[in-house]
Amino acid sequence: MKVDYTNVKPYGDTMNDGAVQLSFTLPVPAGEEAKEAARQLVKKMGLDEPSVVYMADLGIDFAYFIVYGKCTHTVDYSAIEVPKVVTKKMSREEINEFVKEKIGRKITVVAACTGTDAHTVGIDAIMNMKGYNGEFGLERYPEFNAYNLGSQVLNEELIAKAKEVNADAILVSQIVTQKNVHIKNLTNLVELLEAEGMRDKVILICGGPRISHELAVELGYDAGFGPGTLAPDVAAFIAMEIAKREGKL
Ligand code: B12
Repeated sequence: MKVDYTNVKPYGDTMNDGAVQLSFTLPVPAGEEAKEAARQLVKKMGLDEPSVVYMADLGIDFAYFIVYGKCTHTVDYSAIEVPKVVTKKMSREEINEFVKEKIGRKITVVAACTGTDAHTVGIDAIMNMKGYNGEFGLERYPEFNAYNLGSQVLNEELIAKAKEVNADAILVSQIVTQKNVHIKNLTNLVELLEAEGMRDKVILICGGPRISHELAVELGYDAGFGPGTLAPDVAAFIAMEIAKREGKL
């Protein structure tokens, strides 16, 4: 069946039935009145035919619900454009082969979680030998020299290390976004790199749960990676970008 991408709505059993499942808790005792409250609430959310299919008594006058309903709205999927990192999908082996063949030298990457941010799990997922979610990190890529400086690294320290090892790419992780601290920190790094005359000489990448490619580009980065990123996504981007910049594609 051909889907009308200009009018897309949720799918349950049949095309365009609009079926949606919600789950939430209400601060009321479980019972018939609670179920009716849940139904009314879902109706007010704009869903037709609300039906409470599950209720659990959470104790101390709280009740949990699973409610089905029918969404009446649609979106124009065909008009959606999301800025994103566009690169070829490659496996770890393919990336290393590509670097050997096309670039002809090892790629050096320096990474850190910067500023006051102490969340290392994200950058470790990309860099560490043991990797994340079934994918080894860049430390396990034979064609990459990977330096992970850890957490709470000053932008100045990161730049000094990048200079020392003549880095091709700098990877920055920012997890804490309270008071837009990530924006200030990421912007400061770009300014420092520009002042050092280094900005155009490195591939600058940031990542974190609230980083989008769009935001990264806006802040002066070459790419931004969000939740679910795996090492080969980043490695492929870096390798392709170097090949492009060096006219080797
Ligand atoms: C573990 C954790 C901690 C640990 C960190 C331990 C460590 N060594 O990392 C500890 C206990 C130390 C901690 C402390 C704090 N935390 Co904390 N923490 C978390 C928690 C539970 C998980 C984060 C995590 O490990 N995610 C798993 C990784 C794999 O996911 P990820 O970081 O998104 O990384 C992926 C992508 O984003 C991307 N990525 C990330 N970085 C990069 C970089 C590059 C270059 C690339 C390409 C990709 C990339 O790739 C990764 C893999 O796919 C989150 C809540 C949550 N459930 O997310 C809160 C959370 C991040 N913490 C939070 C807070 C507020 C704090 C504290 C301020 C709490 C406090 N009041 O003290 C302190 C701050 C400490 C500091 N100075 O930074 C808030 C941040 C809110 C905000 N928006 O700013 C969160 C969201 C919790 C919350 N809901 O309030 N925390």
